[in-house]
Amino acid sequence: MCWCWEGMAGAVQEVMWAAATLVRPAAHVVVVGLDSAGKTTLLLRLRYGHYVNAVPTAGFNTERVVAGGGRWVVWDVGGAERVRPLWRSYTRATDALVFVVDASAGEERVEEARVEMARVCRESGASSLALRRPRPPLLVVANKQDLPAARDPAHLAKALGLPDLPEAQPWAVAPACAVTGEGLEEAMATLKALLDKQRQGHRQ
Ligand SMILES: Nc1nc2c(ncn2[C@@H]2O[C@H](COP(=O)(O)OP(=O)(O)O)[C@@H](O)[C@H]2O)c(=O)[nH]1
Ligand SMILES: [Mg+2]
Repeated sequence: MCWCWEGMAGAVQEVMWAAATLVRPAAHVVVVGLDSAGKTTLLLRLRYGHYVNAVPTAGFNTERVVAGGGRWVVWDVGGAERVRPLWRSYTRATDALVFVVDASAGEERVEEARVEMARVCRESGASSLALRRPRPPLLVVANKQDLPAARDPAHLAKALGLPDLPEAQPWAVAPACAVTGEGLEEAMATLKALLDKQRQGHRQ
């Protein structure tokens, strides 16, 4: 019974993907963030509609996903310190960035996330300038909202220095729980709104 339902949830995504192909192109989105933030759990939740116990990501995972009213090709890249320099090759020409943060983590880890997030924005900003592409909008997912120590999105935004990012960097922060899937549809809709706004601005 359980297996059937899981198979169906995956098949529903396939059908939604095929139907959506007719109306809009897919956006390329890269999910980064420190190890254990919940990136792979989030990706598999979006893809299969249920919790999958993720193993630590050695290289990357990629899935085609329909969420938040958009079609996405999502790349989930390992976040361990030694592989973070690889993020650059994934984020170079992406349409959008998702930075997942464990909102319940201690101050030191949040500070580490702040530094890495600023770096990823700086590098993707520089590449987009060189490639004459728009700067990829950034969605910060304040994950693990089910845990008592979780910071709310406004507090996390401040701790991560989001208001200090360059004016040219579009960003938003959204609360979520990747285990239950709560907030993920809304988070992806927020990212889609950032992308749509940017695309409209470019057309004017
Ligand atoms: N409580 C809670 N645990 C989560 C949540 N999202 C992920 N996790 C757990 O955090 C751990 C790391 O998740 P994983 O997706 O592998 O993180 P990644 O290294 O960023 O890909 C796993 O044990 C997940 O079950 C969440 O929203 N709430
Ligand atoms: Mg992972």
